[in-house]
Amino acid sequence: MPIARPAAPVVIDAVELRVLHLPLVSPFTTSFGTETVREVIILRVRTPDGDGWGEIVTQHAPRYSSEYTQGAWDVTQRFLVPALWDAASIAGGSLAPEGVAGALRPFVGHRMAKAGLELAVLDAALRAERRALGEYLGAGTDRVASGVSVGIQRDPAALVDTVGDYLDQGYVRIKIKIKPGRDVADTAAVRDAYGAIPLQVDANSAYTLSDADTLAELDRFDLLLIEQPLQEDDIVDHATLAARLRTPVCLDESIVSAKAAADALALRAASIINIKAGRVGGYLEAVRIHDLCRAAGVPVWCGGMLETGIGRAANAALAALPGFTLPGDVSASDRFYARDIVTAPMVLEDGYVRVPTGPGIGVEIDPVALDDATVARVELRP
Ligand code: OSB
Ligand code: MG
Repeated sequence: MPIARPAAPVVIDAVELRVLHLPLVSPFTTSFGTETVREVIILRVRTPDGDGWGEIVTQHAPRYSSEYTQGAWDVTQRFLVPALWDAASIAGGSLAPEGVAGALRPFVGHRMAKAGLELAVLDAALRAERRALGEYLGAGTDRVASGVSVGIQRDPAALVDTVGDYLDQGYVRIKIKIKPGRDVADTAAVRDAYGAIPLQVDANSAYTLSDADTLAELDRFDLLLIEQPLQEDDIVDHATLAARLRTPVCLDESIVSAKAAADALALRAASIINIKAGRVGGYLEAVRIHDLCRAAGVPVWCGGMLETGIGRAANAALAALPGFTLPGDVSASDRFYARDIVTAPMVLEDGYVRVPTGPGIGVEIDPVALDDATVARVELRP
């Protein structure tokens, strides 16, 4: 459902941006590359009533999508934050979180940057009202089923070991990354080792329609879904592929807005949708995609971008909406980080993570951990 009760406007005194480098507990390999350090932007919106926090989930290089950290760093300072100053000044000095997307709309793309800024304003506004983000977005539960995204390993045997560790920890769904040459054998190895576990694969756009025969071989593994087999703008080819596969096709990279989601469903390019607030320009747009999928009877699940405790808390709130009927990539903080930047990193409890109930995103920042991870910092004022 649309946001039931909007948040009160806030006065923004300043916006602080930081680039963080957070070491990963193990390298994370996808079809588009390997990461060993998470480079991410953290935003702090300063208001007379306190701070709000947001996260821009870009990665170092534009490989998952066209956005990347230095691009987001530039566009946020050069265009997005000044547009917020203008919007607030036109509105008499304050800005409601629901007005952020409209203020930023003149700028094309850069959805992750916009999403991070909107989250920081939303967090500030909700903290001031002592309302939880989950309640604001329409969460229907206090905990969400936790799946884990497993990167491509050295070989199928190593993958089986890694997956076994996550199953031992209690993750209720396994997603393995695939790419050409590392697909059927990897999936078979996990199925053979662990039987009928909830299992899905993510190709991160690594295939073309000419690979349809290989992808059809995955049908025999009874996967929950195959995520984003083809390129971001291959909507028609995804529809053609979906008609050939028994495995449900789920879109990630292609779904950049509620409009893109509606179009993909109309064309039958996907029967399941991965929702990431960063990819779609914010948590409010994410709720709109949830709402339209729910109305259409299309299952959705919450994707992840190796978030810090800030984005992870917000993702848990989003994943608690009633249409999120499949487990999300909302894993415990220690799946990626030895040291998070929040005081109470997200933990796995019987295969679930808790939806924070404190004001705003519901987590507190660890200022020392934040400073230790910071490699660049700037503060902007009107
Ligand atoms: O495709 O879902 C993806 C991480 C970075 C970029 C893209 C993706 C991912 C993941 C990790 O799969 C999900 C997570 O944060 O747990
Ligand atoms: Mg994906």
